Amino acid sequence: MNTFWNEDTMTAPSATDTTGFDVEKVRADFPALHQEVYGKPLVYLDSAASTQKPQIVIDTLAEFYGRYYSNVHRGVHHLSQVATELYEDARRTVRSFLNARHEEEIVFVRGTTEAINLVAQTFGRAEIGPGDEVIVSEMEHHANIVPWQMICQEKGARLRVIPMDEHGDLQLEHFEEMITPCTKIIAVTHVSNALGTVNPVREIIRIAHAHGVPVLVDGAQSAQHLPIDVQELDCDFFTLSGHKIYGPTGIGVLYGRKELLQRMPPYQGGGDMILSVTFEKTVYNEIPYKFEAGTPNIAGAIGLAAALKYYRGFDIDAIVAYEKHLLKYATERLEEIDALRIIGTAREKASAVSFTLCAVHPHDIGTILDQHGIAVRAGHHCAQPVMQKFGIPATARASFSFYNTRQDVDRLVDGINQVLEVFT
Ligand code: C6P
Repeated sequence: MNTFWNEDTMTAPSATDTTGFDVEKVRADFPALHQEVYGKPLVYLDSAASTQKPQIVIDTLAEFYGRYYSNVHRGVHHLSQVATELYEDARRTVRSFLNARHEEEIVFVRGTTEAINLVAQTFGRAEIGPGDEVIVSEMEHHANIVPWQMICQEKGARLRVIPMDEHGDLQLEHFEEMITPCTKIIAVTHVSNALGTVNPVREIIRIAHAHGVPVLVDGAQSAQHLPIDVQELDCDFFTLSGHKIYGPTGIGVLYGRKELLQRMPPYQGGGDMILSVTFEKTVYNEIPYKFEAGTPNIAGAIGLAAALKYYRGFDIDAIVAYEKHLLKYATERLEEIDALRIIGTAREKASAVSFTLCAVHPHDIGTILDQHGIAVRAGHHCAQPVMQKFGIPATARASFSFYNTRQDVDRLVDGINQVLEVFT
């Protein structure tokens, strides 16, 4: 039936070891990388904002819309059954990717933002009361601050913050003392989007669980750079955004421990999340459908599964090693530039380097680099408390994927030197 589900037709693994990593083979799978911007070959260093898409994902979406499209869980007709099977197969692919114990633990959402809002609005609304506490860290993305702030304000609860040091490492010496009988949940990012810090989430979870407190891990920046095993991590919730892991926009995943998801009230009301409705009473559906009201992003889920299968087709350890090598090379080359200050020098980092340049606003850095065909992100990266901590309004951020090369780094360094020429 659908050729794109046949793993044999997927791109063959091309990564073997750090030095032998066949990045050109990877690049060949990503059509958007092979274009010019302002007459210069594109150097795409904004994968933390969103990754480019491999051809298999583009083809899968086209094939689904062109041949198998229909609504799910509704029709007895053939196409609806095919679409339902593909959608549920996508859930199985995500389960296996995250190594969750059960399929029902995988809830499709729009992305990490919606996943965290779902937990705050359901788990939070049910479990958090006046005087209770929620712990986040100082390096969170707004998506892992604001939903908690909202529920804390509503409930008269308190948001507490694990501090970080001047390198961008969490200061965990006093973390355990922060946990009290009032602590209802701890929500931390696995990898910081603004600094690149990799947090010791396994250790945070171990300590939290010793006090009976559940932990949500924001995996928006980790699932595409580190091997993820939710059972091994022992987290209670894990979130990811499809568009950051080579999949489509508008689709993401909330993993939740079965017992917790079962206990939580629904998020939105509507079709598909019910077993029966009368004007007097609604009986809610089982998990995960209880949390998937309305027609879901069917194509998005199927495209995400194609992306995960594509990514899983590689040796993940080889990707991790290659990306580490690239980050190290980028860090070393950027350190050669006297006027440049790297923001975020944590012990363990993944995928991103944030920096400022003496007397040049990050937006100017981004604009001039763009004129040289180099795409970076400039701004506060939706992490304003991080900027406040470092006493800066914004940074320029170069973020890497396994399709980037050392030549991309060299072009970045040349581009930054040209920025400096303009301003000196
Ligand atoms: N960070 C960046 O350029 P959404 O937008 O829902 O897919 O993901 C939100 C989000 C949550 N947590 C972290 C750690 C993130 O990095 C992001 C998205 C993008 O850094 C866009 S602001």
